[in-house]
Amino acid sequence: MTDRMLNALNEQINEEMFSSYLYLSMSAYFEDINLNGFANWMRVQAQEELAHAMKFFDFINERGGRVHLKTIADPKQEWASPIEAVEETLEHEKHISGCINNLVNIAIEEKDHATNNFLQWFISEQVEEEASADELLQQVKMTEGKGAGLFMIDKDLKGRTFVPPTAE
Ligand code: OFO
Repeated sequence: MTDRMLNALNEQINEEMFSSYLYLSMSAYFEDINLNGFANWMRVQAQEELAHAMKFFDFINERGGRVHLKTIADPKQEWASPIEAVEETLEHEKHISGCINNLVNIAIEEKDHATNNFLQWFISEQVEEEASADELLQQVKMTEGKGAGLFMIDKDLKGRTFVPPTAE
């Protein structure tokens, strides 16, 4: 693997770790405002992001590269409303999709077919990640972020469980 590819993959570990931190922080926010289903959804999201980071970690090792872990930035702690937090989730996933697309561009430029092949899983995953965040956003917007509708969504979100990527 070229140094350029290796550095970019190491950066992505940090992006995924930060994503996990961000969603865990959102989980704490939702716990605080007693929306336990939303808190559960975000907690599962955080676990998924950690699993994404580990996929990059394992791939770098498998290819004989050296993993370099970097400082994880402070995540935001407060949101003005459930709608705002879910909006930020969707925006963040769009940002991650951009990162993955950029990694694919680098893999193509470096003629690194193995990395390009590895990244295709993330291309599909990002389509799902954006779709599920968007679906949740539309649902929350329908309730205007309050009332019985919001509590019904919250009840529904309690059922989300973490499925490790390898078992999918
Ligand atoms: Fe949310 O997909 Fe990784 O970051």
